[in-house]
Amino acid sequence: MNTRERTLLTSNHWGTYRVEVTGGRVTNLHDFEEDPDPSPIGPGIVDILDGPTRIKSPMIRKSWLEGGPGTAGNKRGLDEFVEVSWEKANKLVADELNRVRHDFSNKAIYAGSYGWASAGRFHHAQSQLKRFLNCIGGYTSSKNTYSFAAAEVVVPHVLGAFREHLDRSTSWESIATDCELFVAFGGVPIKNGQISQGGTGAHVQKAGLIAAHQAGVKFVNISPLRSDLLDGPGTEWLAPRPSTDTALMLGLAHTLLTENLHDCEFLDRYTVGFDRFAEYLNGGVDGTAKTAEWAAEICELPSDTIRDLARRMATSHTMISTAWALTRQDHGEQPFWAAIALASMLGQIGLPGTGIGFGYSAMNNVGLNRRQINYASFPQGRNSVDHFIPVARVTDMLETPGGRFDYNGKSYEYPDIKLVWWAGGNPFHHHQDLNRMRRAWAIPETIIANEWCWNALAKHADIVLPCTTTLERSDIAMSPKDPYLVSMDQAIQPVGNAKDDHDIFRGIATEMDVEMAFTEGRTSEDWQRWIWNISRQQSAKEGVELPNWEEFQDKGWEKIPAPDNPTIMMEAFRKDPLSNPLATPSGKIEIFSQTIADFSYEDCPGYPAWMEPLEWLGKAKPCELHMISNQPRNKLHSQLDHGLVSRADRPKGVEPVMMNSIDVAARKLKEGQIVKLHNARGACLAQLHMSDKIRPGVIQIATGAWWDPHKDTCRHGNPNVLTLDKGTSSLAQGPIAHSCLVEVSAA
Ligand SMILES: Nc1nc2c(c(=O)[nH]1)N[C@H]1C(S)=C(S)[C@@H](COP(=O)(O)OP(=O)(O)OC[C@H]3O[C@@H](n4cnc5c(=O)[nH]c(N)nc54)[C@H](O)[C@@H]3O)O[C@H]1N2
Ligand SMILES: Nc1nc2c(c(=O)[nH]1)N[C@H]1C(S)=C(S)[C@@H](COP(=O)(O)OP(=O)(O)OC[C@H]3O[C@@H](n4cnc5c(=O)[nH]c(N)nc54)[C@H](O)[C@@H]3O)O[C@H]1N2
Ligand SMILES: [Mo]
Repeated sequence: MNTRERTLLTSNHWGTYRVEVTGGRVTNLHDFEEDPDPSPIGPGIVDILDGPTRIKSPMIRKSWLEGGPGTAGNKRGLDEFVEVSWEKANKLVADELNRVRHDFSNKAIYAGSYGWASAGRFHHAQSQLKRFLNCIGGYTSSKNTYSFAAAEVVVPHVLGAFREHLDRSTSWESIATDCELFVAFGGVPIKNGQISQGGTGAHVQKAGLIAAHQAGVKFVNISPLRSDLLDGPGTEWLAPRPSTDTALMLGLAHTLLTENLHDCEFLDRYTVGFDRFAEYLNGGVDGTAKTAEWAAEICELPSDTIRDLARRMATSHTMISTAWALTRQDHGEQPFWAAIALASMLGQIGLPGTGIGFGYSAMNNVGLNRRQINYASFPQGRNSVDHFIPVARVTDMLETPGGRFDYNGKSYEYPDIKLVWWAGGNPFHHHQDLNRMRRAWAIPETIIANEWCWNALAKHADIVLPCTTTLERSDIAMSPKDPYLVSMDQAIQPVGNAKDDHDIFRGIATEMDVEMAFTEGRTSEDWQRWIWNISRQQSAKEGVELPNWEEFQDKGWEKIPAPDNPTIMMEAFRKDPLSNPLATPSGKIEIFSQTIADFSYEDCPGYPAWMEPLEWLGKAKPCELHMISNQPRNKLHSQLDHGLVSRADRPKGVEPVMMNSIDVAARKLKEGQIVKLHNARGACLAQLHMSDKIRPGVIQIATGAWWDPHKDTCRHGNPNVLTLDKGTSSLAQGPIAHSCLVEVSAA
């Protein structure tokens, strides 16, 4: 396949690699010479590209093929599959889409299709699916993410926007020179910095952290896990009970207030509603002052530690950093809002190296100093269906057609879904309470999945359309979140009869007479040139000259130069709040939001508040533990879980679970044994790993193990059989995977 004079390149969310191809097969992925800290995740794809887990032809579930749509939905995941030709698959899909459109209208098609798929500006599976469906009348969609849905809804009320601020996070360079104290709620785990959506050329998170350490920045890791921050001189570990960060922040805020350590000038000039928040802190709302002692009871940190931290924060140049994980818990809106209120009291927002940062814990691109270029993407077209759900309400929607839900100040109706289509996401990875989801999954008449491997999503579909991986097609890695633009070369021919998502939809579009609308007469390569050429114009507007398409292909990659100065979040607002107001009703930071208060939600008042989560250690029985199911270090979500890198960390075939030695002894368990994690929702197996680097009362198991159900137990260690499927609040309705109590016993 290599028609180029240079070594082939590939890119994915975890990094860029040089591809070694021998005899028409990919034999290895090598580190990209520009990357100082390459991720080991990449080569995990090599042994599974064409192995037994690969889907090589269109497959139809037997009962569905024989009985038609709606037949034996409860046999999804159990039935055999029958191989069919692409012609037959295209016809079946087109007929089924026409039936559903005709009998129930397009809103009966759910294609929220949440998920990360693969990097690549053109072969973005979700965009391909949505563009195709928009050519035939649209679909019920989803809003927001599993990553930080609560923040996506609450922060715009408070700061006028969320993602725009995220994209302008204060860079590591500025932290190294201007920060003294970095207070990290949820830490900054370097396992997560391997990832950047859309691809990354050079990993900088670890170097950023080390440089800050070396420059003398003191770090406070506030997390149930010690490993959430690099151990270094001056790093302190505070391990509160999970899901109690809001109480801790309120205790810190109360200390600042009562000791007169808050910055009144900043609060007057840049914020509104501090008086209402202060009233709540002082007990004026509910009769309870949010003192350090009050917070200490809830989060189980000593009150002196809380007071001392508040004083240090007030007398240092302080950055408050919040992990996105804090949003993925019951009332996940509150920790971000409380952190903004706390940072406002310190009065350092918009100054170099200090203030607030969202997600230094999460991705390589947070803190990476880069230009903001508005690259072109593959256009999705316009959706004529208005119906949507907050993304994590999928099971509720399938269970209760016609039911109602609250979201961001309005009430909406769940549509009656007949057909579900997923391309580029894995709901059996990302959703909570999987046993409940599986029951709801039996309800729709047809489920279609574009996948390349036989994971639980493919196994639980009726029509499986086999797609290629990035190594079997060409594309461009071009993310506004990363300075590297990389030619993603086609390294090998598609495996079996797999097609890329674009060709899959083109085939169905032809069958439905909308091919021209879908392709606009362009081939895949034409589209990639089109994306490149428009992006080139966009870059020129930012003063960056990109080479032409051929030159780019010849060289293979391009690096956009960094801006001259480090990025400082909200710098312009700080310098001149009247000329650069925030997009809030007041133009200022809304510590109290009248808009949210007017929604009259019991579970989300107009200021940041502590509300007990549905499940947390404060309500646990003695036998229960709080389960943290965080991001895996050896893969991205469920991707490449079946590959050699992930498998190497799972010698007994089940996911490791970390437990404190006190809890291990209390249960008379032993290091290395297989245990069962269980609660009323289900169970999963895991291999016990004893450690004192985790808070007693808490266990940690990474997400990502492929769901392998036997009755209600996952034999592989997928924690989402245990997690709670409920919205963060009526405001955002985000997922709450991290609020979860379980028991652990010998398997
Ligand atoms: N318990 C718990 N659950 C969680 C979380 C947690 O912290 N705890 N975190 C949540 C978060 S933050 C997220 S973002 C979600 C992630 O959830 P997902 O994004 O759904 O997870 P992935 O495993 O990345 O799913 C991507 C799927 O796309 C497929 N794919 C890859 N390339 C292609 C392609 O080119 N075409 C097509 N058609 N398919 C492709 C992969 O095989 C894979 O099945 O999980 C959430 N779930
Ligand atoms: N290697 C790898 N990296 C990834 C991903 C991956 O799958 N693999 N996924 C990417 C995606 S999609 C996302 S959204 C980001 C997510 O980024 P984050 O949400 O920051 O990542 P997590 O690892 O889930 O959580 C970070 C840490 O928060 C801590 N934590 C959990 N609950 C609490 C709590 O209540 N209080 C406090 N103080 N700490 C708590 C946990 O110990 C956890 O290790 O990661 C990205 N990075
Ligand atoms: Mo995420």
